[in-house]
Amino acid sequence: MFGITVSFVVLCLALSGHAQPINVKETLPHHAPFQTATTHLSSYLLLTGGYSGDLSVLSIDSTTGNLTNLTSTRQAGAGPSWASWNPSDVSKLYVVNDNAGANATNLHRFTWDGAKLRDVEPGRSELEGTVHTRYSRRKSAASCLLSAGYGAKAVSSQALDQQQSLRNAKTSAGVTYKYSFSGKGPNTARQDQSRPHEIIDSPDGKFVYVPDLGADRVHVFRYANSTTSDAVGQNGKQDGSQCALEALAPIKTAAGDGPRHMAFFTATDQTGSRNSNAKRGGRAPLSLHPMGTTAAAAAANKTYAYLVTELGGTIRSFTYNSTTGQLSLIGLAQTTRTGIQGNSTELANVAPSEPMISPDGRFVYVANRHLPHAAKQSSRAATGRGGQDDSIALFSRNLTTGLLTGPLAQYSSGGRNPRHASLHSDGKWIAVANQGDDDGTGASLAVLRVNVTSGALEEVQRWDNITSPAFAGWWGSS
Ligand SMILES: *[C@@H]1O[C@H](CO)[C@@H](O)[C@H](O)[C@H]1NC(C)=O
Ligand SMILES: *[C@@H]1O[C@H](CO)[C@@H](O)[C@H](O)[C@H]1NC(C)=O
Ligand SMILES: *[C@@H]1O[C@H](CO)[C@@H](O)[C@H](O)[C@H]1NC(C)=O
Ligand SMILES: *[C@@H]1O[C@H](CO)[C@@H](O)[C@H](O)[C@H]1NC(C)=O
Ligand SMILES: *[C@@H]1O[C@H](CO)[C@@H](O)[C@H](O)[C@H]1NC(C)=O
Ligand SMILES: *[C@@H]1O[C@H](CO)[C@@H](O)[C@H](O)[C@H]1NC(C)=O
Ligand SMILES: *[C@@H]1O[C@H](CO)[C@@H](O)[C@H](O)[C@H]1NC(C)=O
Ligand SMILES: *[C@@H]1O[C@H](CO)[C@@H](O)[C@H](O)[C@H]1NC(C)=O
Ligand SMILES: *[C@@H]1O[C@H](CO)[C@@H](O)[C@H](O)[C@H]1NC(C)=O
Ligand SMILES: CC(=O)N[C@H]1CO[C@H](CO)[C@@H](O)[C@@H]1O
Repeated sequence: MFGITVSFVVLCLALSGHAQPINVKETLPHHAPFQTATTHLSSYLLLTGGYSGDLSVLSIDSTTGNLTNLTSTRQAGAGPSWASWNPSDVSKLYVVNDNAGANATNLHRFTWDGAKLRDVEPGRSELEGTVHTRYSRRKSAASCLLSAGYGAKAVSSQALDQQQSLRNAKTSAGVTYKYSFSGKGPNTARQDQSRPHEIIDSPDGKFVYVPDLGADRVHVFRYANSTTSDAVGQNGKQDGSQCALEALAPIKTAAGDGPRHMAFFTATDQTGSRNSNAKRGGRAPLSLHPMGTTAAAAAANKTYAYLVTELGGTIRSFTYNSTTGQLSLIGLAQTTRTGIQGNSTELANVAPSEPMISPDGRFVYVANRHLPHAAKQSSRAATGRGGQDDSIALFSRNLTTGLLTGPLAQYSSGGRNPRHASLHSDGKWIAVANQGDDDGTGASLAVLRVNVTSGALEEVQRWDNITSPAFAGWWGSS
């Protein structure tokens, strides 16, 4: 009933009759060194996009939380709903257009010169409904761009060249590996087919995970060539096969659960905790709340994963095995205490969207989109939205065991239908993209200040002059 089909989409055969990708020369001007959150203490950057077609860069005053709109582009297409960047050069930005079909331009590579976004390369994921993309954290010479196709029942992995180019749409010279899924779930409206909602790799870059909302599982992959990777990519030689994936046993959730998004957390030892994301951003590990020696020793270097299931309204906690890539379930909680408009029998129907972990590892947050009753049976698009109870739920996290307690509290998300939210790696700010109701009301971009002692949230900015935002990511921070 469930299976994975692998296919290669090799787009460079015309060149010389074999599938070795060519090294496309680009003549990009040299940019001034990128000034990011990692070097600006007073101004962090926030990227936001959504179904208005606007992709905007904002700065935040890291003392007041005040946002400033720096620049905006409409070059990413009608639905720039997710972005990812090269963690070692965050000026290279990859943005999906989830409104575009499989054969259309649905990925764009932008560069940033400190003032403007420049669309340097329209590209393709080869997937219908590309909702997510991820610049691989793999620690090897090969750079891979991973994408998930909600409509395509498939994910893809694309080899980037040394210029970080997608090399496909414009040059007809890329390699895309595509992995298709079968399977469905009991919720006929939402689980008619496999619905890959995200593709994300482990912090050590060894394994790749695909929460599949339609098929009630998380697909697990490893890189097919992970042990031989380091020699490849040198001397200008590119080998697309470095981005090939190999399927391992999936992780199953309960039937009807609808896995959507997940986040990893790695604890450090004596110096306190860190979010592995924070480390990638280049900052020193935070030590806001150093763990006791015993707790530190027990938890050091252990990685945990937290998975949000949209249809079941749960957050599932897992330990991560860095040898096998397997995730072992250690805990499970509903993401709301209050249900829909205070109806505690409606705990499942809160459509949680995004998990976030504080850099010190003490708190986990989940964005809840409280859909009305009817939404349980029919698609989001076909229903109105409840809206009143949209929240960011707070859980405490045990530093030793990784287990969650909560929700301890639910804070307003600052609008309706928070499709995405992100926690800055400084631990102090959550940005929320409130997509709004179907009639457009309740859309906002909100900034919530985090009390790093208690975990409590307080709204400090709400921009409601914005249409259908779907993504609000702290650029370079995750
Ligand atoms: C945000 O900054 C603008 C421009 O500097 C200023 O006019 C406004 O009062 C500030 N708002 C807050 C909430 O600090
Ligand atoms: C930023 O300003 C531009 C116009 O200059 C606008 O198109 C865009 O929607 C704004 N972004 C936000 C998040 O307000
Ligand atoms: C995309 O292109 C392929 C190959 O040309 C074709 O088989 C398929 O029907 C196209 N899909 C759409 C949605 O146009
Ligand atoms: C954690 O990893 C660091 C860096 O690899 C290492 O120095 C340290 O000994 C490890 N700690 C434990 C408890 O394994
Ligand atoms: C990881 O899985 C392997 C194989 O099942 C097992 O031998 C090993 O003990 C596991 N590691 C941890 C840390 O659980
Ligand atoms: C609460 O939810 C249950 C389950 O969906 C429903 O049967 C009941 O009518 C709801 N109660 C109210 C007051 O809406
Ligand atoms: C974390 O879990 C451990 C093991 O169950 C327990 O001993 C400890 O008290 C917990 N810590 C907190 C702060 O609850
Ligand atoms: C943060 O929470 C702590 C503990 O509840 C409280 O004592 C402190 O006043 C709060 N800080 C702010 C700025 O609200
Ligand atoms: C939206 O509102 C914010 C906050 O009032 C303001 O700074 C910004 O310029 C507005 N954007 C547009 C496009 O009007
Ligand atoms: C599955 C896969 O892509 N394997 C590749 C691993 O690397 C060698 C050498 O580059 C290739 O020949 C294989 O095809």
